[in-house]
Amino acid sequence: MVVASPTKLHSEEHLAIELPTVDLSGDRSMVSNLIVKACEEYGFFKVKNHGVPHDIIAQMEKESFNFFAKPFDEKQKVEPAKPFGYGCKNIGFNGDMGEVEYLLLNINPLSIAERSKTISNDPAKFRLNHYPPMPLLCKDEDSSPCNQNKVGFGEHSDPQILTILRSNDVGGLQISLNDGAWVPVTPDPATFWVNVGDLLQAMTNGRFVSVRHKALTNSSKSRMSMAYFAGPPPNARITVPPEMITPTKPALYKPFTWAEFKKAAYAMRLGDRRLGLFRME
Ligand code: GA4
Repeated sequence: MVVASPTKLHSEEHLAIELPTVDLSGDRSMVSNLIVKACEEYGFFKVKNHGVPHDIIAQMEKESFNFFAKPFDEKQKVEPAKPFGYGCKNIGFNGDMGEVEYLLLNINPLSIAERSKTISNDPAKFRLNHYPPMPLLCKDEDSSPCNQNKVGFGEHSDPQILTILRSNDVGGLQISLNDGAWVPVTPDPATFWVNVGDLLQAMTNGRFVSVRHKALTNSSKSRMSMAYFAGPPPNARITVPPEMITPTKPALYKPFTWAEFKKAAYAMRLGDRRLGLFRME
């Protein structure tokens, strides 16, 4: 893993840093150590040599572009994304909007359970996000010129345990560091990104960080991302292993179930800090 020292980009206030990369073909104990360190420092890392064949990924990307290239009326014939289907601009149920269209798909958990030997009766979520190009030179509503990338998917953390994300070669994803600075993530279509979700932060008593992230649109190219959200069964109780609770690190969160957490998440806005609801007084 290489973590380079931060360097300033000339036109933006963002820092460009090299994020942790984990080579899954490496020695297992080294791989676990790298993952733990990355989850503590950033809640985010890149995975290479993940074993998913390139042609399968390329085919998925092609089919996704084919779908989003259809006329709007055609796309709307698909069920609305409530809970699974096609959505455009509207995210969640509380008025959040972004320059994104998407498909929220339901993955048969048994197909994953067969491989992982775990049983879950909760539909696992898979998301295809398409960010159409948005020219930079535009007029705001008050007709002052603006020269900024638009928000495709606003700032948020993922509620689940972890997310596996892959995008095409168009940038736009940014992650938030502990100090609140936004860091652009350089696209790398051959790799997957993994990020810690809210549940994993709770399960590790705050040791792993549920990284806040957002996606901006590109001025001239379409960005396509695919994300798999790994969550537990609805009645799973989210607790911390007792050895992670010590006098110096008392329990941060009350125990809760995934169903309770999901209900809270959907009642809130995209950017809200949901874990705050479950913090110990
Ligand atoms: C963020 C991660 C996933 O994209 C998602 C999103 C979900 C949605 O788009 O319906 C949520 C959002 C996500 C977090 C809070 C709630 C739920 C929109 C929203 C305002 C599919 C998920 O599981 O949580």
